[in-house]
Amino acid sequence: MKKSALQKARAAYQPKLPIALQGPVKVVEGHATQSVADQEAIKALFPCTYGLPEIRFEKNPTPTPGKPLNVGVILSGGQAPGGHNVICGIFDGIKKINRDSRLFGFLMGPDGLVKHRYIELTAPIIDEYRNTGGFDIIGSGRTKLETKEQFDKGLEILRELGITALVIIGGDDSNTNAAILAEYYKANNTGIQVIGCPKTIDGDLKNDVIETSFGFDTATKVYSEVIGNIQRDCNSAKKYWHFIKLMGRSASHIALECALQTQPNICLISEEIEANNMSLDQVVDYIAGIVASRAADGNNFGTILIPEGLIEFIPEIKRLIKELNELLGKNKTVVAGMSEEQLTDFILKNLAPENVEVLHKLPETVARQLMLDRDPHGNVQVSLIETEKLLSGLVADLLNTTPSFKECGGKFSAQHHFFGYEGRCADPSNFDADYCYSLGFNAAALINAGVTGYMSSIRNLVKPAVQWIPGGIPITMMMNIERRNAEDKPVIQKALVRLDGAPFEKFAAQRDEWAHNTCYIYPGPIQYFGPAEVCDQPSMTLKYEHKH
Ligand code: FBP
Repeated sequence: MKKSALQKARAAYQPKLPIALQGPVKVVEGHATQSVADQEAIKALFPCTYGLPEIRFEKNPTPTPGKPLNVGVILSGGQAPGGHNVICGIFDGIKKINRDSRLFGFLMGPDGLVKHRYIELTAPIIDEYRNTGGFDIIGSGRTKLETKEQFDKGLEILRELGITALVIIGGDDSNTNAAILAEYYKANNTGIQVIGCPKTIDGDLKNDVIETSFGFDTATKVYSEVIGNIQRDCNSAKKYWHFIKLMGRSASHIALECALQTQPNICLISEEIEANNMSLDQVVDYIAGIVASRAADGNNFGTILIPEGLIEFIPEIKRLIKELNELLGKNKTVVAGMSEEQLTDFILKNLAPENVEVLHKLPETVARQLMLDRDPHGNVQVSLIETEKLLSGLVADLLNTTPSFKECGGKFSAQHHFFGYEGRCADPSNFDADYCYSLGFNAAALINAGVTGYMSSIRNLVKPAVQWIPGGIPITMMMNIERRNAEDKPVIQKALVRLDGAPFEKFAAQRDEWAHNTCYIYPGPIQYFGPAEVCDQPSMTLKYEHKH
């Protein structure tokens, strides 16, 4: 395979490990744990893996030789920079424990385990992927591991290959499934351990014990680079408002981090809009107010960051989507054969009047998307809605009917962007390269320690990598009961942006200044080689959250 000059240089990068993982380790057990909420219910569902202690690894002055470990690994869900380094870390970790250890990768996500599709990951394969972005070493997929049949099919291949531990690299849902699988394999005395690793660019898999998910750092740096470039462009020509939607599914962590890095004129935070019960009109008024006030100062340009999940957090639209999902869900067979007109008619006749009103306020294309574009489960495909265009269109309509805007020389011309896939497979930043390699190496130590149902945890991340603290957290500790698809389910609690958290407070304290003055920061591209203050900085979210 032909490689770029940077790829070649990057392949030689040696990720940094916490000092404790640089030699043999011993396990230090903490106190017994309990779930974040719904303790009795979670305990009843996880009788074998509930209440386990937190684990920390320390250097072991009197190590004993380790036995060979046969390990399987799965990449689950959306790509996130650093996944390959987790796998490299597992490989190096188990080989260090015993050179006869072997690693098998299941192909295209959890499906590979169920359908028995795998490859053995040998040293030449691993060496090709060190410090690279992407999940292409074994591929990824979104199949959920949740049924007994799937668990048993998995067990067959694990036994056939002599695998005694499985590492699932995924987000909150995949790690929830890892916990369920760990419980099942333990309850059935299969002798198979299951370990999770926290992955997702969205940054919503974090809590008191998991400081961040991997991939967030690199993805937000990539987006911030291009947002910075756009800001410099718009500050040069001074004629466009750039509406930039950012990936992140529901939570606004990505938008908030990019705002802290680039200081745009506006950044919407979905969690705040919901908390303030803002209507779509109020959101539009807020944006138009800033556009008009900048226009009055002669600045007919600006940047606005919009989180991907915004639309679902605007309470009136949330209510509309909920009713639409219920109405169409309950009448699946009735609506199945309907033409578009018949379906529109059916919806308008059956929706509550206040929801019909909301629907009528929306531009026709968006209203049609909400009513007609459904996923295979019959739900509205919110991520397909071009929120950036919806908002700029509504802002334009409002400004066109505001005489004072024209009178003061106001002009409004919008450009639209959506950044998401551009950042998910970038070569990991030094932070993510080190963090991921450590997560994988640490997963190997957890396997060697014989535990199951744990998430690999590396803490103290705002400090240099040598001072990071490796260990393991029982996954059940992060769980609560939530209503999903009309059923109560045990799930890992998703972390949304906290309005009383330091990153949001920092942003809120500065946003008025950023709105009216032009305070752009241009972060530039990720640097892989050079001084630590340029190359090794963690995200601002992490720094503010863990500033002691
Ligand atoms: P994960 O939660 O699986 O890490 O995926 C994150 C994400 O990138 C979201 O930000 C985005 O909404 C979604 O995946 C897109 O999914 P897909 O890759 O299936 O288009």
